[in-house]
Amino acid sequence: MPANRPLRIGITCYPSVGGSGILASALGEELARRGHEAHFISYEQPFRLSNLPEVSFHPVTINDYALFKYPDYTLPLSVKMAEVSRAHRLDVLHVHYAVPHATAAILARDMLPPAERPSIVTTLHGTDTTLLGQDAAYAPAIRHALAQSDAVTTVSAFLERETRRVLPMQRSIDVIHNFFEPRAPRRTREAMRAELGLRAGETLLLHASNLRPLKRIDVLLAAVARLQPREAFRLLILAGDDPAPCLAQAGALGIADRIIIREQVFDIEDYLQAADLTVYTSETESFCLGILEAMCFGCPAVSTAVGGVPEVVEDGVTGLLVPPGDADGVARAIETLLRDSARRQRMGGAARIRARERFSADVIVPQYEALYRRLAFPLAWSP
Ligand code: GMT
Repeated sequence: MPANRPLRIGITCYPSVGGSGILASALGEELARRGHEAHFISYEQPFRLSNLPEVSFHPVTINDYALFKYPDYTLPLSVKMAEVSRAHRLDVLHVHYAVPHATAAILARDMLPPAERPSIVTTLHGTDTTLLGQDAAYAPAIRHALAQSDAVTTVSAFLERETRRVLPMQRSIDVIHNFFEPRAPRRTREAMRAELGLRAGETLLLHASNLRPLKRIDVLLAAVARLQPREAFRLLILAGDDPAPCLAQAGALGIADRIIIREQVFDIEDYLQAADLTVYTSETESFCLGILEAMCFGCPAVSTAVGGVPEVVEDGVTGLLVPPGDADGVARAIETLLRDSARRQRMGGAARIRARERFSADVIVPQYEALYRRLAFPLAWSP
């Protein structure tokens, strides 16, 4: 079998709004554009997955048996993984987020005859290490699944170090950073700013996330409440979860009129191009795909210097980093860039170049292809 033939890759991820599912969907699409087959296996079609001929979706059906207090997903997922692997002769099963995907993949592989077993690649995205990896009820299962995977990757060097600290292990881990390849916006920047109700001269701050507690929206809003002059900006929050608590907090801080919320946004590029500056106040972040998405549209970042963020944002060049929890520091950094639009634009230009040079599909996807080929054709790769 020629070692350069197109590959058949199974991909499992969480389909809902979240960085790991977004990255997995983009990877599947990019693999398809490069002539490979991508087979998504999950309980729903990932929300940002486009309909391309080389991309197929295989739903996992979960029956709700009265005898189970907690419905089980891992077993039906592993059965579907084995079924798809066999039917489509998958070379690789690439699972994003270890829990429970890596465990299900190991089980699926064990269920198949040796000649039909795909190689298993597990990509760690963040809380599968930083949160669940520290939970005694999960850690041994995660460590086992990582040990049994044919390759393990992390989305930042920080996450590799953190994984080794939290789940001590000998095995190799490849760091493959996240990428973002923007689609062409469908509406103009001017049309978007008009739709958002921005007045001339207002700077648009952008935050896009699932608003989970670790995103520290309380710090974000506390920082925004300190910004002067208050007529100079609006904060657009692209919410991947219920924004009600955030709106209540904004009301209590007296800044409800400064906040614009949009929920379940699919056409993210339209909003990204309307923004001037992106702001993140997370207490931990393995990479922060949201920052990269904004960088692609020339937006510098103000962010807390946590986890893998310093690998994405070059402090003082493509954005400003401040210590976690420091609402005052975040406010001062934003004000610096609100007042000095020339510096903001310079940083935005540098951010766009950094995104293209380090985190574009053309830079990152070949790293995954090389990894898949190394596993699928070990003889062609032996020294
Ligand atoms: O680990 C998580 O919290 C979930 C995950 C997700 O699905 O959104 O987020 C992580 O993966 C993203 C994509 O690789 C990264 O950009 C995020 O930084 C990371 N989140 C955390 O580390 C908290």
